[in-house]
Amino acid sequence: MTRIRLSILFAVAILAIGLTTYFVTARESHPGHASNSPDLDGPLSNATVSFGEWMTPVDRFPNVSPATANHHELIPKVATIKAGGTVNFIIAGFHNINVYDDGTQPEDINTSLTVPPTAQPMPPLINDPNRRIYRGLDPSLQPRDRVEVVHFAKPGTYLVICGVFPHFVNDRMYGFVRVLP
Ligand SMILES: [Cu+2]
Repeated sequence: MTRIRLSILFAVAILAIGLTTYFVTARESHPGHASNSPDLDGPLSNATVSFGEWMTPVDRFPNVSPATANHHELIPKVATIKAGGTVNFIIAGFHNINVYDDGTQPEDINTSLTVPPTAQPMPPLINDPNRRIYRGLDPSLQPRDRVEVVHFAKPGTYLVICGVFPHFVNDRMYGFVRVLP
């Protein structure tokens, strides 16, 4: 009886040590997850950008996402937040978010660099890595309505484009995130 009890105690102790090691290691191996921003509050702590919009009238029931009924624009065109804040990109339609570093202009994007979406047939996606700080999910693998939340640590003016080739090149689907100090 005592021997069984000792065995159980031993097993619990081993488990506790293992779990402690796991949590300590997990915390140490992921630096920077905490934002360390004490005053991230108020109206400029985040902004919402509609990244593509469904036209009206349209009937999407029960599960239809007609490409011909989708606006290709960012609303608002310029979103303003403060440093350390976030932008909630609400994506409606077939779109791919690409964020470029402070000062990049639409003319700076090399549209000859593209990558095919994973699921075909779909238009190519612009893939210019120069000064790109965020590239979103491959839309060919995603539902047509979703959200991507992007953090902006430093002040600046960040270009945000839709990587879907005809959306950027033909429809000029882009906007900016203005990040205040
Ligand atoms: Cu698009």
